[in-house]
Amino acid sequence: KARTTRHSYEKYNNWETIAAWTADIAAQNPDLVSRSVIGETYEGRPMYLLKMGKSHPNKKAIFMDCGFHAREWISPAFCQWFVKEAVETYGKDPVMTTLLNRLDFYVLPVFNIDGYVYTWTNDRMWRKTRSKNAGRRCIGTDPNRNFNAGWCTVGASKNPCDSTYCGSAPESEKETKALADFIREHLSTIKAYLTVHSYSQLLLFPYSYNYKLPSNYEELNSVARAACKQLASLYNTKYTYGPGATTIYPAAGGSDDWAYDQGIKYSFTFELRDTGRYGFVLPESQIKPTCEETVLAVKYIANYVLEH
Ligand code: ING
Ligand code: ZN
Repeated sequence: KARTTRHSYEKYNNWETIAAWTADIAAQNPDLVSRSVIGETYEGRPMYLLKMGKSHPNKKAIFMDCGFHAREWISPAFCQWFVKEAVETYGKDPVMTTLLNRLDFYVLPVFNIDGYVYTWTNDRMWRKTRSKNAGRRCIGTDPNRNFNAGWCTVGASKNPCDSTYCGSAPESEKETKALADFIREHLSTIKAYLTVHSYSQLLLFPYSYNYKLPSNYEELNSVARAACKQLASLYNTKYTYGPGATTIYPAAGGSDDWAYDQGIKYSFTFELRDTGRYGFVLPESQIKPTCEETVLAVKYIANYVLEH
């Protein structure tokens, strides 16, 4: 029987609780979930990655991360919820059962762990990592400006005191390097890259670092349209979708653009609820509906990738 007990999926959990949960969910569901460590954060915390799926040769994989930006608390809550949903509905929901039989999901529940911890202890609105910048008093790099995709050419700052500081070089952050290394090592299997942010209710795809359209623009646009339609089917939550540069703003160094240029042709950034009333401080009462609707979109994309 699936075990997901004694974890509060409808509350925001601190890092200690999430870390313990990654061990528990793997230990309780050994035939479906396993845990590994892809690297260490700047402050030395292990970056846990969950792999979900039934063992089967030559599987395609979907990679999904949460918690790039520290203050976007609904994002790690979603990764936890998605893992719970997978474990609880495997063998019951035919779509989830097929997905887990035939695909692997890599889920990184919190990417920017040091930043996340800092939002619990010091500053709820912190966005960046917590690395020291040489010779400067200001702390941290924006991890979503630190990838090697038009790095620091637009919508990013060279000033370490800014919230969109691109870092001293692409992959200067230990967290960015660990994620990029993992994806490079698994490029033959990873067919989709999903990164979960908040807020604004958007489903973005490349490019953000310039105005050129991705080679499979028409396909990405129709997948995004259908995923947003699925999402809206539950609570009528309206999402806008399109290339990052024109849908939100031009910004270089994002992980979705980087993954796309590595050859991962299905690369999306989710911006979850809401549209600004609560913003980053989304009430806990919205965790369940937000996660339920978002699961529908992720399942749609995964199923599309499986069939293409
Ligand atoms: N938004 C994203 C950000 O990093 C984004 C938007 C997506 C930029 C993809 C670049 C590439 O600014 C939030 N809310 O973080
Ligand atoms: Zn973000």
